[in-house]
Amino acid sequence: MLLTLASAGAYGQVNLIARLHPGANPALIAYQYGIQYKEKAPAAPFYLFFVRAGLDPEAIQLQMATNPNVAWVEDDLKLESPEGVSGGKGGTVGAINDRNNGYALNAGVFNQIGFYKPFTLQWGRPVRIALLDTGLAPNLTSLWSRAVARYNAVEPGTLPLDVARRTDSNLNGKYDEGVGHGTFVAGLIDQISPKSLLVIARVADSDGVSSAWRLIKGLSYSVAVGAEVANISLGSPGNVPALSDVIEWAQLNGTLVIAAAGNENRDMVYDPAGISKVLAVTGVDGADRKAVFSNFHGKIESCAPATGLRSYGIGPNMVIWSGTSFAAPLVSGAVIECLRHLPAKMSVEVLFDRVEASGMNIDALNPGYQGHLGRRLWLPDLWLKIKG
Ligand SMILES: [Ca+2]
Ligand SMILES: [Ca+2]
Repeated sequence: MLLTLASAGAYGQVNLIARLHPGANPALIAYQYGIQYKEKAPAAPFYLFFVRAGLDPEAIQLQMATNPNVAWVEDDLKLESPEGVSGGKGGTVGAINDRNNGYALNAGVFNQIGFYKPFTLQWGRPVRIALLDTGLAPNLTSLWSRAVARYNAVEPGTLPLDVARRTDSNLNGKYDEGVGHGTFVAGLIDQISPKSLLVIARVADSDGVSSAWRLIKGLSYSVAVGAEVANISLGSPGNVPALSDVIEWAQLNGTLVIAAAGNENRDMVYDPAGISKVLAVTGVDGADRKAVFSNFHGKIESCAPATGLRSYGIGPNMVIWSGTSFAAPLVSGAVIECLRHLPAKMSVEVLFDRVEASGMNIDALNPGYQGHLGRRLWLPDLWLKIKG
């Protein structure tokens, strides 16, 4: 897969992201450096600035970093959903989009992770999980009825609909290759945690293309509306420095971020999954061996099935799709389902450690990858660890 790490080069602009200290005036700061203040993330101290052509963004960045009102300033970088680029969708399954069809078709996967449906039927708190992805298909009315908060960082002011837009924003000759990604992720959450409330944040377009700024806006919104878990099945193979402080801020404000490690079968982790405070998830097959496409690395905390998963499509029928992106929502869904059964919210720092400590050690089945896959999701143990 090919990813551009130039400063948001795909948009023909140079964007800078900054965290400003309380009381700072972004318009005044922009004026001082001859740049333009564009917008602020929802209810968060992060700001986007636009450096017009002809100015040297690196020089401006260095000057801004010395401003006492600026905590940090970094480039806006591009991120993508890995399946859109390197994968490609599998076939449609001859079953309509329905949770019970999901249980039947994913029986092997759910057995593998120790999921049992009666757990999801018990009483619980109204927990919120944020899905930062391509949005949700308009026809999934039962999921929309649980979508208590909706945000669109791609087409601001409109519903976060996961529909084809006839675009090729990453100029790879394929149109809308990311469409359905967010819907598929939402469908997995619907199966594993059918009563949790959804925060649908569209941060990637229908080609699966996102950016650090879109992600920051989506995550800030998710924190503001009280999401306890945020699932990010997107990434960049390079470092995205703007995200690390944002993730820390999200954690301090009550949101655990869980992200996919990437699909390149390499000893590396995509950002944001590579950021230490993000719970990084990679993929295994039905026999608990590393999925052929999934990345591996010592920074990975958890793994879950990533091959041949069934979930909802943007049409009437379920689809089958493989990818590390889809292992992450199994972990996210399992975590939010366990949190639903707790009487109150818990510290994200404590939660992170408990999730990381849970699950099965599958190193013996994975020679050559010891300590590089994290522990494999096992719901009964996750519940024991989370309830403490
Ligand atoms: Ca494309
Ligand atoms: Ca981590």
